[in-house]
Amino acid sequence: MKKTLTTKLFEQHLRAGELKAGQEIRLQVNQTLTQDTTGTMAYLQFLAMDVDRVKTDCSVAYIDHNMLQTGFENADDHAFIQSVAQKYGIIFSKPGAGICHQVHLERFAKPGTILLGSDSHTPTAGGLGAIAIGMGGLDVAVAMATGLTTIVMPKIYNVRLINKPKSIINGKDIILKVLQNLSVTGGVGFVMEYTGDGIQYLSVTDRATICNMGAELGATTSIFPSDKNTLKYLTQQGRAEDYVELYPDEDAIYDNQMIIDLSVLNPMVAQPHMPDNVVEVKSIQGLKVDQVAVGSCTNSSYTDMMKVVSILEGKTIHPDVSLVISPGSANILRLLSENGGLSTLISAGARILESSCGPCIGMGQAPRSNGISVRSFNRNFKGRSGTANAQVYLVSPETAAASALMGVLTDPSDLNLDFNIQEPESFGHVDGYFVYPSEHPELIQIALGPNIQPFPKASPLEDKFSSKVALITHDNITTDDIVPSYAKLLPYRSNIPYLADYCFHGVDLEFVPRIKELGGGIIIGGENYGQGSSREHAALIPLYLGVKAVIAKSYARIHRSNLINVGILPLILVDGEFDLLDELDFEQLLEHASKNEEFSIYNKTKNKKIVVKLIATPREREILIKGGYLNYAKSLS
Ligand code: MIC
Ligand code: SF4
Repeated sequence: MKKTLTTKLFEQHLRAGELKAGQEIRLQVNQTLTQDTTGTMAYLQFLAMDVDRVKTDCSVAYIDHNMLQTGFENADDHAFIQSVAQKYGIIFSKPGAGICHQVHLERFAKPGTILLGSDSHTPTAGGLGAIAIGMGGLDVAVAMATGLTTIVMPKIYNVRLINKPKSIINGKDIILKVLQNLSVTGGVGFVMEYTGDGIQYLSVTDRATICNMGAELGATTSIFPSDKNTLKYLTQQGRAEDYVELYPDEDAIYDNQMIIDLSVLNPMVAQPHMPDNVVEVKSIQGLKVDQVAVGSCTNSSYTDMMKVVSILEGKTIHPDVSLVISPGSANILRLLSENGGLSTLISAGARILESSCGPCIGMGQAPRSNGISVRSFNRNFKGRSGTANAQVYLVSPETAAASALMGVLTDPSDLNLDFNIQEPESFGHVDGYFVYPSEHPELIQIALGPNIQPFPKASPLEDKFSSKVALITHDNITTDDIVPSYAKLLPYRSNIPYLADYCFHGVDLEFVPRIKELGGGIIIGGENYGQGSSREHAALIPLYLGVKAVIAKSYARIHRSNLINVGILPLILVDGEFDLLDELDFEQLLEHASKNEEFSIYNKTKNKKIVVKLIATPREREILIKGGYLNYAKSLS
């Protein structure tokens, strides 16, 4: 049978199971990455697994999110991660080296390998033909400890890109088009595999931008073939030896297909407050802009930065706009400083930030009240910027730079630009930010600062319990809604009790006092519950607050796994109604949790049945019954 690229790579890495969509498969993992806000928890869990050294070919611990050090907390977490890295065989990428996905693409990602990362945008590496999957910290810890992972075999969605795009089109416009077509749930259960004659016009970094925002489709991952453009990129990065040619078979059979004609594509924009609220820039241009931000793991490559430089060359930005720029890696910043690009940006009036996530995760640069912020980022969820009433628009760096110049949202095609970006033959390296594993691991002490608190432990599933509805939410609840993340809160990612007080803060301020008073409760969600980030805090904090089950219409992939890993039942609502504080009786759960059948719970307050089901693999059912992954793993040993 003709094979897709995804199938070929899964076959090479398959250690158990069958490659049939919906079935559980065990895969060999070659590489892992963590970042600091999910890393502390991942490494605490890794330590609990008691192994001597990681079992992967290459594991890297990045520090890129928690970069403001307004107190000891972030610095303590960095020191903890560095000590674990040096002791257990992990490369430590210091603060300043750059954003995990960009640095990983430049230095470590390899075509044909499997990479797992404790960050939802790990699929960025699909741009050079790797299978790169975002997961919760615990799943990444397991992969580091065993060199293996277990996933549900996804279906494969073919996005065929045809014809040549106009030179103003960025990978960002292409993925925004896909999001417009498919919505934030359209990729759930799929790997997005890109093919077509149009891909020859896309550089690895444009492809990486597209794969990066596959996370916003809810996809398991996204992947491009590895071809001459991949070889060019790896050669520029001084790693030509990592190149392997990878293609799907011609006429490979896919589960679904979409065709996008790149030649008719125009610059696109995602309007507040969802990445799929996409229209052409032209249709809303003229909107007055307060802030423009260029950077993030989506659009911070050398070429993206140089396009901004070329648009701003010899000009100054609009007086009412604050332009902030974060190059994706220290190496890109170095190249810009050497080729004069940095000087152009400064002369134009840009604020140059560290190479880090920065404003993308609300680490500074929160917009003014009711401000309009135009960003080259990937998420525009309400409140994520740090300003609850700000309006965030997601665009390409080209549209961002044009808008900074004009002071209003501007279609860059109107500026008649003629880009002539000369990429260096060799990008060179900055090595000063990497710390390699110690040759004397026995001498390394794990640095545990006071900010690092133990994580809550789950207990085995009870056969019977009653609990009240503590919150009723809507469709597309994000992990940013569940555990807000901005400069004031991010330093507490290793302190669940502290962070718990902010759970659902932007959705319902009364939730935390209510659930604390109730001593626990049930959360009711809509479609796509838990979309967005991989943060397992969005499961650990509800566990800490006494949530035993979530009942929703559907779940985002990573969050659903995180709930299972901490022993919270992710139930699917089939039929039933609830009001806040209704009392729900759960009975015969041990039996129900072990079968793939609908079952009833009883709404005591309304004297009515509610029909739910648990869609899970046999292994996931075991995990839930044993009370989360760590208890399950103990039961096997
Ligand atoms: C994000 O973009 O939301 C983050 C911050 O990178 C998260 C990880 C986290 O919450 O720490 C992600 O995308 O997984
Ligand atoms: Fe960092 Fe933003 Fe990328 Fe998340 S989406 S990894 S916060 S740059």
